[in-house]
Amino acid sequence: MGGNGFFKDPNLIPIHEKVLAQKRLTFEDGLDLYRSTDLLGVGYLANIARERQHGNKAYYIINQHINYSNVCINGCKFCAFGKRAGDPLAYEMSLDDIMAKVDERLSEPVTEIHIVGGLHPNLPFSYYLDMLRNIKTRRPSVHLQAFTAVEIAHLASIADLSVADTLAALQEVGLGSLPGGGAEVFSPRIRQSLCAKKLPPEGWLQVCQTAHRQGLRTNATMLYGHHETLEERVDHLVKLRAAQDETGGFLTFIPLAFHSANTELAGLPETTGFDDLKNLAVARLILDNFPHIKAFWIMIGPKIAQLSLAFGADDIDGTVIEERITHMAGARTAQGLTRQELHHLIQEAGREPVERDTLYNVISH
Ligand code: V47
Repeated sequence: MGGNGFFKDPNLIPIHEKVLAQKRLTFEDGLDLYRSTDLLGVGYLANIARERQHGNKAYYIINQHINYSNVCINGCKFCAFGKRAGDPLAYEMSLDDIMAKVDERLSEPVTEIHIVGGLHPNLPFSYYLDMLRNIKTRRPSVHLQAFTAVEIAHLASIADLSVADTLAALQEVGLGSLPGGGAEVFSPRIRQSLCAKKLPPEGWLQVCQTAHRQGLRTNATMLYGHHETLEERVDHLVKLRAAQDETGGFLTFIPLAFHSANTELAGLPETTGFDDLKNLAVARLILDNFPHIKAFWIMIGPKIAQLSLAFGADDIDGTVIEERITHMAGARTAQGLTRQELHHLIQEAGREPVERDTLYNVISH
């Protein structure tokens, strides 16, 4: 297997040679991979890179998501979660509500709390500082992966601080790393039509790179399956790769499958299993300087996430338990998976389950 006769698509043959020689792939290679209908060929290539980096290991985490508020001033057309203040579906959790969520799972071995919300117009900076400080007091060993780069830029403007000082203040009270949301697709065309008010790509990258320079790791995402072209996807990946060459602080890339229900783009078809696997595989091949590629099972379903372990992904996220952003946009996946269910998925795929913490230190095999 894997000889040149293996590839149905001859365009994959020169890419195979580069992957074997560990040569960086070009923008054109990225396009050839995306355009190829030889999914097994693309997956085979991604698996070479994946196994070179991670062998047979497949990572998961015991985590908890807390979405403290969905009130948002941005109004992105692809988002069903964000609501204007005063909307009947808008909510904001008090600090006590948040602590009650933390307390619900105190008896479980949660190692990470993932905290994301909208851009709230009125909550003071002290709310965010108190949130992290209080959670760390209650659960000192937990890693707080909180606030996307977009939220960080918003908090900086609320606090009237530089991004570096905002991050430093949050680090002081327990911020451990940033999740990868808010990157969407870097294309100016898409930003203009879907999220014109959002922090632009340069700003998103600058916040991440500032965080990296302060010793914080961050994740990165790409929202796919709406109106973006294949060129725009490759451009997004190549820009992330260039940023990573500079600061090296990105930890994990997560392609996010667009869900259209209850959004202004309602009616767009769901992403397909083929495209979900393709995005993970192409990301693994283009992002040669990213340590990890995550298949977020909440968005693509546990079955595709399981298959992705042979198509470039080395991580299937975690237990989660309560997720709002994708479920408000029509996701039909469960709210959570148990450790046993995650193990079963990974083992049936012939991989070795490894429980990790946020920074990929091994908790248990
Ligand atoms: O930034 C919004 C996306 C993101 C929709 O870092 C949507 O490990 C699909 O970034 N359909 C937030 N996606 C979630 C996120 C994330 C999730 C899991 C793990 C990590 C990580 C990060 O969700 C937003 C936006 O890009 N999003 N609306 C939607 N309708």
